[in-house]
Amino acid sequence: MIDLRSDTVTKPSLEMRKVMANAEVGDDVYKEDPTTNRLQKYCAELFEKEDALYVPSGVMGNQLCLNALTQPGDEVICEKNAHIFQYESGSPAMLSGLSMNLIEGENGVITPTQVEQAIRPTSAYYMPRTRVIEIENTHNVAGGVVHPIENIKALRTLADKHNLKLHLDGARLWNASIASGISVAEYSSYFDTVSVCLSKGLGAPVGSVILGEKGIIEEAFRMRKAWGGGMRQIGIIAAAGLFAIENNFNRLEKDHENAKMLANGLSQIEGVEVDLSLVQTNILMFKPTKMDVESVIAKSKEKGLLLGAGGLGVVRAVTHLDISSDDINKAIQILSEVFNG
Ligand code: TLP
Repeated sequence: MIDLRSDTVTKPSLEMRKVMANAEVGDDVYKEDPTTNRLQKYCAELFEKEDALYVPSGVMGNQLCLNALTQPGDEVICEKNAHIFQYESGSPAMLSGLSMNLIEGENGVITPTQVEQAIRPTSAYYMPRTRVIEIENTHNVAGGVVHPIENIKALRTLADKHNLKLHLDGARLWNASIASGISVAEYSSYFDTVSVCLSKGLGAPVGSVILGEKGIIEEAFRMRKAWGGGMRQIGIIAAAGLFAIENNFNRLEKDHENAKMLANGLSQIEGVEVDLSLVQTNILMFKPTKMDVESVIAKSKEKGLLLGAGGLGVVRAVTHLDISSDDINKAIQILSEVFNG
């Protein structure tokens, strides 16, 4: 099976497993796990933020940050297909009492003009209080597109003007950084809080890291425990995270090449619409024009290729660590049979 459903399906390599087996451990609830402490310190330095916290998942990372930045009743401005709104089980409302003010973005990008129109006047005590602006980089539903740095800078200026906080869902910030050449530290410098995943393109089996000022991370540490995320001898998995950053960050370039190769192959197939300009990292969205998405997914599966649904009328393919260029050639072959046969 060639599995292009997500970059979350990667399996830990033998070398990663060895590092995990040999990891030094302690009780992290006492902050005594040396490997976790090392991962957190390493990330704080890499992202040039005051502090970092290892958390079980991307969802928990985002939600801890939102929680630490807000009070119940506050409002978060984000793009309408943001992961925090569409795919996190309604947790902003459930866990933090937040409502969302959604903006229709273009390829995942919301402009300062749109955001400024959505900010509630501070005098309007009867309205929700705008507190956070959130963006996603790369943007999943938009097809892994990189958020333009000039727009990020402009959003930071706007946030400062209105005394708002800025959160980055950087589940795939690693991919954005490799594609744009902009360091993860530079991206992070514009945000109050950042959440990054180790379990996607980097290939760790589990884990995310959140970053921000000491006070915010201290607050998130407390809430992580309250939400049942206090973990014990987690050096075993934190070691995989460290290994993933050190060994699998720079190779993401290969996944981006593979996604482009797949997109080029698909663009030659009749009955497929693909916008090559949007294939900037490891996610590829394509639209079948003569078949429905479910049939494309089912027929591909019969032939040994796993794909996902990327939203309304769109198929999603994600390249990753366990996919070679040979696999991509085979995937193109399978898809041409699916569409022509
Ligand atoms: N995304 C998953 C699915 O939930 C859609 C995937 O296969 O892409 N932020 C972004 C931008 C994400 O894409 C994801 C996972 C998360 C946060 C949440 O990470 P996890 O699943 O580790 O909680």
